[in-house]
Amino acid sequence: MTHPNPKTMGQQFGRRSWAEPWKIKMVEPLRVITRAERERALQDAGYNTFLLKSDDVYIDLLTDSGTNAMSDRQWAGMMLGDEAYAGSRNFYHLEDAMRKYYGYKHLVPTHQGRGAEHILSKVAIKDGQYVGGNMYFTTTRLHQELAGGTFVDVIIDEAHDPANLHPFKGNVDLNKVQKLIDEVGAQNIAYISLAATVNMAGGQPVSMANARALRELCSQHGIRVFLDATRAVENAFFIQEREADYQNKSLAEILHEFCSYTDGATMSAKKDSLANIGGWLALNDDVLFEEASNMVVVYEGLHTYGGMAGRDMEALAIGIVESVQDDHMRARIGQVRYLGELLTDWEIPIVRPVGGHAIFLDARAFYPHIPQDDFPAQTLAAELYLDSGIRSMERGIVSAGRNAKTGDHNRPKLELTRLTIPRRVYTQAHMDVVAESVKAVYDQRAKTRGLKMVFEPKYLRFFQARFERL
Ligand code: PM9
Repeated sequence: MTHPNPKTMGQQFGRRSWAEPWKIKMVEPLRVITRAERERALQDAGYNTFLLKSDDVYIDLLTDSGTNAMSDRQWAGMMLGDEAYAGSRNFYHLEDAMRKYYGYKHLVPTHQGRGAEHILSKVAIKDGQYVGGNMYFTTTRLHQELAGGTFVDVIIDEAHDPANLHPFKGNVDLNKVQKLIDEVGAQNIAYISLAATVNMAGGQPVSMANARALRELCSQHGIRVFLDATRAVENAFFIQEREADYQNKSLAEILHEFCSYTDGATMSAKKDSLANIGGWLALNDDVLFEEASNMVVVYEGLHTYGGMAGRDMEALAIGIVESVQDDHMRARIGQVRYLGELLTDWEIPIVRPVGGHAIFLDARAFYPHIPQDDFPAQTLAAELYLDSGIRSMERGIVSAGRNAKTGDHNRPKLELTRLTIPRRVYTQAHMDVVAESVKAVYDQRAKTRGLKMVFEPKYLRFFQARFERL
C-alpha cells in the first residue's frame, strides 16, 4: 500500500491553501444576542452601527482601525514603555522604524491619523487653496476644508465604477491634475493628497508607475505630494502582485520606493501598523517640520509623544516591522479575498477587484428599488446586524456628507456597505458565517425598505447620525 506524500497531496487535490503565519495564544469569547434583542439594540442605536454597544455585536467588521490583534512581541514591547514626558526611548524606536521602512526625514507623532491630518492641513494649506486627491476620505477632506482648502477629486474614472476590473483603480488621473493646474494655477494648489489603497474606492491600490508619474508632473510645477500612508503596505502587496518588475522585490523595498515619490505622509497607525492606537506625520522639508512640531504641542502633546503613551509607541514601532513581512500581508489580504470569492460565487454584488482591507457590498445593486436619498448602504448595514449580529459600516451618501458651499447632500456614485476585516482577529470560519449572513440578507432584499435621517450632526455625520425606518 502506498501512503500519500504530504508534500504533493495538495496538488493531487488541485488546491494549495494559504494559512496564517501565526497561531493563537489568547482568545476573547464572543456572544450572540437574540434577534429580538438585536432589533431593540438597533432601534436604540438609531439604525447607525456606530451607535451600537460592542457587547451587542457578534462579528465586528465595523472597521480595521485599532481593532488589530497585537503579537506577543508587541505586548512584550508594551512592558518596555518609557513613560517619560519628554524624550521617551520608545519615540526614538518609532522614529527609527519610520525612517527605515517609510524613508522620510522627520517624524511628528500624533494620537491617530486625523491628528496628523489636522496639523498637515494647518501648516500646508492657505485659505482659498485647492487640494487634489485620489478620492476623498472623510476626516482628511474635513481637515482640508477646515483649513480653508477645497478638495478636488483627481482619481481615475474607473474608481467610481464598482464592476470595473482595472488592477490599479486607486490611480491618479494625471490629466485631471493637469486640468486643475491649468484652471487654478499651480500656486493655488496646496498639495496633491495621494492615498494608498484608496479606502472609499474599495481599498483599491495605486501603481508605482502612477506614483512616479505624479511626482514628475508635480515637480515640474513645484507642487508637493503628501501620502496618506495608512494602508501603504497593503498597497505595496498589490504592486508586488500586479506590476511588472516588482514580483521579486520585498514589500519593504516596494514601500520605501513608493514613499520616495512623496514629500511626507500622514499615518493612522491603527491600520497597517497592527497597533490599537497611534499615528504620525512625516515630513522631508525642514521648515514645514519646524512648524508642524510647534503645532503638535498645541493640539496633541509634546513632540516626542504627540498624544501616545510610551508603550503605545513601542507597540507601534514593532508593528511597523511586522507589517512589512510578506507572509503576514499574504495571509491578511488572502483572508479578505476568501470572503470576496465566496460572495462573488454567490453572485452578490461587491466592488471588484477585491481590495486590501475590506469587502464593499454594492448597495445600489443590492437594493435597486431604494433611492440613494433613502440610504441603501445604511439600510444594508442595519439589515446585516439584524440578521446575525454582524456589524458593518456605511460608505455612501451618509459618509459623503454635505457640499461645504451648497449644503446639499454629496451624492457619491459609490453607495457601499463595508465589511472591514481586522488584522489577525477572525478565522476563516468567521468569514463563512459572514458570507452566509450576507446571502440571507440578499435573499430578502426585495422586501427591504430604506431609512430616513432624523438627527444629523454638523461634522462627519456618519459617526453619530440617527435614522428611522421608512
Ligand atoms: N479610517 C476607517 O474605518 C476609521 C475612521 S473613519 C470610519 O476606515 C484613512 C485612509 C483612513 C482613516 C481612518 C484616517 C483617519 C485617515 N486616512 O481614524 O484618525 O482610513 O486614525 O485615521 C477609519 P484615524
